[in-house]
Amino acid sequence: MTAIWGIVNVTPDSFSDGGRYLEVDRAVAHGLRLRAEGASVLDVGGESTRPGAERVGTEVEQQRVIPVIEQLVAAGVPVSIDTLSAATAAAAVRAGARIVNDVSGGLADPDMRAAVAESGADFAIGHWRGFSADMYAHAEYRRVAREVAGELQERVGEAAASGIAPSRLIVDPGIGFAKAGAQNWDVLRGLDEIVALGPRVLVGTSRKRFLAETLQHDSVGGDEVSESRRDLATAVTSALAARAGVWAVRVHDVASTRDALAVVHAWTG
Ligand code: PMM
Repeated sequence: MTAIWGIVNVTPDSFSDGGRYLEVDRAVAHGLRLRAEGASVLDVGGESTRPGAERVGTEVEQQRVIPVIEQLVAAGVPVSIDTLSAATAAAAVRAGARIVNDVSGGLADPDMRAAVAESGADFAIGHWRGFSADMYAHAEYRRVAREVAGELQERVGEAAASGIAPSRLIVDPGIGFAKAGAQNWDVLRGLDEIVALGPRVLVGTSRKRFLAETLQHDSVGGDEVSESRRDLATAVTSALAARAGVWAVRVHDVASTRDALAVVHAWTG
C-alpha cells in the first residue's frame, strides 16, 4: 500500500493575525485532521520552497515548527521535518521527528548530512539544482528523468559516505524544483528510472504549478484553476505514481488521494 505524507506548512497566513499561538494551534489541528484522513506521516515545514520564495532564518523557522512537532509527536503521529537547515533538522529530531526531508538532498547546507547521520533519522533526498529564487535558470536537461536519477544517485552516494545507512534513505525526484512545465511530466513518465535506484521513492505533485498549467490548457473558460481542481489532478498523479511503484506520495489533501489510492489497489488486486 502506497503511503501518504500529509503536508503541514507552518507559515503565517492572512487569518492568523501574526499570532504565534494561533499559528501553532491551527497547524496541529490541521495535522491531526490529515492523520485521521489517512496520512501515515505528517511533513512539517516552516519555510516555503515555492518558486521565488524568500528564505527565512533558522530561528524563525524553528519557532514555527518545533512546538508543532512536539504536539504532533505527543499525539503519537510520525513526523517528518521539511527543511534545508541542518540546525533545524537536528532540533526537529530532538523534538521527536523521525524523518528529515531535505528538498536539496543535502546540497543547501554543508552540515546537513552529518546532522542526519548523527540523529539516526531517515533522510528524504530531493532532486535540486539551486535555491527557489533562481531555480528555473537551472532547468536545462537533455533526458530529464535519466539526469534526475543520475544526480539522485550522486546524493545517495554522498549520504552513504557520510554514514547514513542505505535503508534510511528515501529519494524524491523533486517535482517543480528546477523543472519547468513539461519537464515535470517527463520525470513522472520516467519514474521507473527513479524506482530502479533502489531506495524508497517519495513523489510530491500536490497543487503544483505544472498541474494548473495542464488544466488551464484544457479549460473551457479562462478561469484561475481552483484548489479543488488541483487536488483532483494531484489524486490522479498520485494514483499513477503508485502504479509506477513509488513508496509514498506527499499531498495537501489527504482524503482525495486516499480514495484514488484505494481505487488503484482495488484495480491491482
Ligand atoms: N515540495 C515542496 C516542499 N517540500 N518535499 C519533498 N520531499 N518533495 C516535494 O516535492 C516537496 C517537498 C513544495 O511544495 P509546498 O510548498 O506545496 O509544500
